[in-house]
Amino acid sequence: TEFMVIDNMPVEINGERNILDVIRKAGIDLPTFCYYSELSVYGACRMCVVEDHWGTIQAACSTPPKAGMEIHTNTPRLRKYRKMILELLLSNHCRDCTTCEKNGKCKLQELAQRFGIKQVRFHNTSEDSELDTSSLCIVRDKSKCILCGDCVRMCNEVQNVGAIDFAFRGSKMCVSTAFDEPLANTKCVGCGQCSVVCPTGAIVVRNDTAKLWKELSDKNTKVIVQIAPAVRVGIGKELGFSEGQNVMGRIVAALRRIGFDEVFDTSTGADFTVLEEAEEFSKRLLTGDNLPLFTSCCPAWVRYAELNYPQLIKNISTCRSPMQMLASILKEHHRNDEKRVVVVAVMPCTAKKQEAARDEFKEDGVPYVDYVITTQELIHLIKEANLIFSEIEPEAVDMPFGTTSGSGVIFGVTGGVTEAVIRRLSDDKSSFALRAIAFTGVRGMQGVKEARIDCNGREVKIAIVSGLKNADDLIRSIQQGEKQYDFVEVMSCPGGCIGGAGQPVTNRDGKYNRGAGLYNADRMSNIKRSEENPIIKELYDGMLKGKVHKLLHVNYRK
Ligand code: HC0
Ligand code: SF4
Repeated sequence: TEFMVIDNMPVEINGERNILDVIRKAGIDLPTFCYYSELSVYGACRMCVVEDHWGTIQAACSTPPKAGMEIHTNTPRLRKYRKMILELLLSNHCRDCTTCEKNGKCKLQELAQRFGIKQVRFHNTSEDSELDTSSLCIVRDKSKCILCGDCVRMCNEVQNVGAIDFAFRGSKMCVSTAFDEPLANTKCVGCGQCSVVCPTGAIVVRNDTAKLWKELSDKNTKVIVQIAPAVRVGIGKELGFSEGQNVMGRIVAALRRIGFDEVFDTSTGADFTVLEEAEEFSKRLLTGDNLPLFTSCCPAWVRYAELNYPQLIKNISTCRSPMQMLASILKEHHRNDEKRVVVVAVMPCTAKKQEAARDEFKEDGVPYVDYVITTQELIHLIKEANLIFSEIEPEAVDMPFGTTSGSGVIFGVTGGVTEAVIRRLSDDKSSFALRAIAFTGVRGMQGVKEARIDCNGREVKIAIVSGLKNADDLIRSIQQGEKQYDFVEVMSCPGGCIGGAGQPVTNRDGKYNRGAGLYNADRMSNIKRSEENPIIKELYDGMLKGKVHKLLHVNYRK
């Protein structure tokens, strides 16, 4: 084993890319704005500077570890240097912290506090800039940008979109879209991952809660809400529970206290998706047409395909996403209500805001899903309602659409949709077979997974990808004939919906815990397979008769 010395302590080197990772392993939270282990090293912010035993100052993120190296992380020179960087950043930054969407979660704010910045010695040169509110998913404020480039690298390297990049040089340098067009006119797919890595309020998720409060206080409106699978394991950490803990019952209770009239689980919609998608897939396997079948539930992926691979639209499942299926069912059920009915969806996702606004998901101009709020916005609602979340007693969702299956719940983690569909397709309905499916390769946090199963006497080849760069690489290898698949699950966010940009920000371990929380919910659920959910049969025999296509499918018009 090789060692280096950090602040007079020996620390083992174990394949780390740079000394920053070694230092963090030693329990020292060296500050950075621009370092993320999943992105390339940019080395721009200089906050992670360290001193070696000759007194040379270097950035820890871009220095590879060497055996015997002696590093100091907290000398008077380094402290002075860090304060100087922070003051320079603050001197060129809008400082309306109390009214900033990022208040309390801003890295610049946190580090200014950590390093005791009480005054900024430089003249404030920040200029107001117009907000870019053109996207339905995120809002950009250039005056809060610190040029760390995290968003640019995320959009390019992980999502392969490249909607934003650095423009100009020197003091005019900024992050911009091509020709400074509004974001809505670019190839942005609304995944929101740029906002996940943005350390300040320069890119934030659009907040739609104000409109919702209005609806909630309107006596003539019935407000119905559905909760996505990933929300239940993503919300707890900020409200007094551990990361990944399933707090669905408390969310349901909180939503009722806030004033929602009926509360449902998007997993119920997911059960319908499983049935429809499994049937569609079986048909395509028979005819051989439009294979591989790509899943359709991730709206950022659908948008990505429309913009970059229009020829693949016919391969994408015609199934509406679970959110849309459940919303269509709910609106149909309440068709003749006296009151106006609005459907709200609580999602881990920013792109769902855009999906809800698509013309394909409107009837006579009225959307099936009227409002989408993210997990983070739900946290705002709960706090604004002055609820003490940890003291709320859990409650169950409403009937008659209140039954779900474990299959519908695991949708929220990468591989979950596939596993649920395999459960449906598998001829062997024993509990042994059900458990064995978990070991076919569908589970795990890797960005690319493969599985093979037998279905109707033939081998079915499956790929599961999360992160759009991974999806793009896979599509290219299919097009070049290097790979061949029958079924491809795509989720835009690394790890699937649990890592959605609408969730509180977490790290790799956090995503793992959230995934484990969903698998645990499946284990605890007494209905495992979607087709065993009683509401499914009831609705196919009832409301959905002759309306399956109208209510559960979609033809993307592009
Ligand atoms: Fe997902 Fe979904 S699983 S996309 O990640 O399919 O957003 O959680 O709600 O619609 O169910 C998000 C999560 C959903 C949908 C479901 C799917
Ligand atoms: Fe890029 Fe996604 Fe941000 Fe759009 S939302 S700019 S696609 S990272």
